[in-house]
Amino acid sequence: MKHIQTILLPIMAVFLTTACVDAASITGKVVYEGAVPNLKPISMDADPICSAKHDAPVLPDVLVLGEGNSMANILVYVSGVSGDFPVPEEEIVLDQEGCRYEPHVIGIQAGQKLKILNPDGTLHNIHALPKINAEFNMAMPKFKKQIVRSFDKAESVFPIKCDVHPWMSAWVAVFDHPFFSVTQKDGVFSIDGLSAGTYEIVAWHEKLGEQKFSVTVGADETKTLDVTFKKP
Ligand SMILES: [Cu+2]
Repeated sequence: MKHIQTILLPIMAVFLTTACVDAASITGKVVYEGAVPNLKPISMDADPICSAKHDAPVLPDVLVLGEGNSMANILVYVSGVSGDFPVPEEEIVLDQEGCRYEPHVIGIQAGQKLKILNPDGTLHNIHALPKINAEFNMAMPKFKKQIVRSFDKAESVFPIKCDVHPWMSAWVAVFDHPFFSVTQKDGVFSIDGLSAGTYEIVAWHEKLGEQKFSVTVGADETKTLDVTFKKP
């Protein structure tokens, strides 16, 4: 019994120390301020298979607002962190269903798998346009239901487009750490597992640009950062 304790106690001590050091979080909500523009619905008439997938008008993803004008599709991340972080086993799924990319904004770790789906029964041609990573340009005919790709290096946001359907657009950022979050319609983001310190936080929107904030968190502390994007 004593022997087991000698082994277990140091292991537990290491575990507890790690848990305390890396338990800080930065969370918040992103809100849009100003007159909400009337977005023109997307015309998918060029491909009848696409238009047949929708009963209601499809609005562009450039400005997706929730209750109280909370904003979706905002990428919030910590800039300038370095370290050795494991690549998640979990794949990120990019679906092309209904000739739209879902999600519209993706944060992914370098080396993490991106599974790209085509359930549409039509041709998509997914074209990623990074500058640091290798570009890829893949035809996905209707029988090609999925492909898997990954990006080797960290890179700031770049576009993905479909060469068949010009309205299809997505954005990808590649990180060499796990400290990023993309908002859903509720505008909420959460960056967890940080150690105590002062961080530069960047909030990015495809049209309204980026905003930077400096946030200091103590070990185990959760700080709130509320972000507002204004119509220029
Ligand atoms: Cu397409």
